[in-house]
Amino acid sequence: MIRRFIITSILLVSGLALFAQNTLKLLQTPAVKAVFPPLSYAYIALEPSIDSLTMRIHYSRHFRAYYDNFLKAVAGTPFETQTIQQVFGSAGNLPIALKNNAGGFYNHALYFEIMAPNSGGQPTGELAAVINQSFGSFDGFKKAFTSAAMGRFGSGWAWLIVKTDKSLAITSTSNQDNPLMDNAEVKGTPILLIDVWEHAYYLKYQNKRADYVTAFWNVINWKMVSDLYAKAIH
Ligand code: MN3
Repeated sequence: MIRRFIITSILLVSGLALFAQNTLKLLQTPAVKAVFPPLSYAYIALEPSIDSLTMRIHYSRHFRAYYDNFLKAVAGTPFETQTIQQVFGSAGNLPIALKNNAGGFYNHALYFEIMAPNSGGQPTGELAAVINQSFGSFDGFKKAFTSAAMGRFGSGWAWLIVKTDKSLAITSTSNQDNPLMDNAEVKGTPILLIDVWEHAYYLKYQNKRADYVTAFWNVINWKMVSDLYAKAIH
């Protein structure tokens, strides 16, 4: 029993670590070779914070549609052999359908991997220290991130990013824009994000975005956020 638990834990931990590497690899993948990432947990696994019907529709329809439409939009353009990171670096010059679907694909890949069952709580180690240093305390960070998520009018995302000077910043973007885009208001490497489009919460929370944002803290995979932070600063 204990042995099985240990083996399962090792598989789970190594699986998550591998998945983080896969998402980082995604940015270095030529656009035409992008694959649709598997979900590393069941649709039901984030209940009650995120309900399984929302997960199913969000992952298998919304996310899938961004992926399919990204491949269609990039095909035959000079961007198809560029990496996804390079595509974002030209965001200001992209056809609108390509920009929107490239963003929609990457943003959702990161969103679904930044969440995990049996997670939440607070970060530890280096990330915890830098969050305290940057925002006064974990609660100070929570307030600022929540405020970015609540303050984004209409559809979009709130982000925790590492800027080029290695400092942390909170920002938000509209629609499927992201901080990797060359025309982003605040640019940096994303390490945490929340989808505040209504499709991310409406089935369970209706118009109450605040309740969804509060519940999101229960499903943040801080180990993953820490890994992304470590890779962003080194
Ligand atoms: Mn979404």
